[in-house]
Amino acid sequence: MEKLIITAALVGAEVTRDDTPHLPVTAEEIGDAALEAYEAGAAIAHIHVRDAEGKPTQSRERYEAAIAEIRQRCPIIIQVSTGGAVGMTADERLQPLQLRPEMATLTTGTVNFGDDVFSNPPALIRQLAMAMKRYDIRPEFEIFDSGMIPSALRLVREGLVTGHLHFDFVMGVPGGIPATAQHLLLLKEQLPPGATWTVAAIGRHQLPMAAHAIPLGGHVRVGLEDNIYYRKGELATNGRLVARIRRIAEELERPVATSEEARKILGLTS
Ligand code: KMH
Ligand code: ZN
Repeated sequence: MEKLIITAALVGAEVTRDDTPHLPVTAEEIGDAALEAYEAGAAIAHIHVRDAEGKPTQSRERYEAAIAEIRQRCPIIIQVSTGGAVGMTADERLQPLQLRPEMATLTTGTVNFGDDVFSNPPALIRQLAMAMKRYDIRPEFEIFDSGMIPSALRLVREGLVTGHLHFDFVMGVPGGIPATAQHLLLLKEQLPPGATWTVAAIGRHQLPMAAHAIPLGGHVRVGLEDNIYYRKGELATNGRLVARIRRIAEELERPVATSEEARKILGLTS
């Protein structure tokens, strides 16, 4: 079984500083959080950025600043969000791709998102995929429900996505696929040979779904974007969430991949 890639979803678009004081918000804080996650065992930093008031933005300048802070500190793989926050326009969502990060997220369908709708119509999905292809950015397909896998594979058939295929199963979003072992198997079995997958489960589901994924050969995403608690009633930090997954993986004889090793697994190195 290949080494375990841990992704740290450091900030997201929904959690606020009122929810947890540990949320990194400024570029410098995102840089510090990435280093903390890297030192704890994360190979990939999935990032969003915030404006001066702490609100979610897809501003190219804000991403540029956060990426610079991360790169000064460590060689972690940087994966930008093209999902942003619900309600953002295509032009807003496309912005961080201009910076040519190694990876970016690509959600291949629309999903209810609590009381909101995370809208991803086919034309927008193709537009994002084409931009990633143009800038040589590896997409990570964000799979919020099972129908998003065939939609992702359609992009492959159309030639809009080429090379290694990597999927992130986002489980337990209210409106999306439930976070259960049965649903995880259903998703995993739909993938083509050679594809890699990771699990990002929301809130209290984060730890048990990660524990299911590790012996099944999947990878794991944790972090404050998806879950702010270390355990019931105890707030987490990104670093502690990553460190716990590393310990569990090592107990299961599944060593953790460095960023360099993850680049090879994901086909990011030429
Ligand atoms: N904030 C969610 C609406 C992504 O990063 O691409 C979308 C999201 C997925 O977080
Ligand atoms: Zn995200």
